[in-house]
Amino acid sequence: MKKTAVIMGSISDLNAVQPAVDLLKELSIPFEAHVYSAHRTPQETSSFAATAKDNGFGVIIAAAGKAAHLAGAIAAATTLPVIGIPIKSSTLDGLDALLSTVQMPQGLPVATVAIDGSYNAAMLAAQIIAVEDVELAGKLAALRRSMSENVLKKDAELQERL
Ligand code: RP5
Repeated sequence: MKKTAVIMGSISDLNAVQPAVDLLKELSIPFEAHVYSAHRTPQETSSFAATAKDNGFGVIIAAAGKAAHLAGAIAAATTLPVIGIPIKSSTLDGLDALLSTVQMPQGLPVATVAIDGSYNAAMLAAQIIAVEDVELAGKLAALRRSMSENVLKKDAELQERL
């Protein structure tokens, strides 16, 4: 199975990124997590992205706050799919990071999830990897069934309460 990379712009992003790591572990998806900053370590960021495909990665998740250029800088250096997580780490409550991450120029997409939406970033990464992995696709289908069952259970409880 291809690996997933989880890159965060600062160790201070780790709490917000943790749900992504937890879901990758739950799904037994091999991953590496690193702290690389588009602004503070631009060479390391670019070098990781440029070699990621040859190093066995299938998708890269990039989380950053404030003027969040990390996902875009990574997308510039690889043709692997890049998923951006805008992190709420400033007085602008993550809106700055959301716009910086989502507003990529034509030809260099970053699939951007919600502010602090790291669980969905891992879910999207899993769906990308699952295109070529039947067992993982089965796990994702089971997760969907479990979500549906939970909603229907809540509906049944609501009917009893009313
Ligand atoms: C961004 O600036 C990081 O992704 C983080 O969200 C924010 C603050 O970083 P630190 O100053 O805590 O390292 O680049």
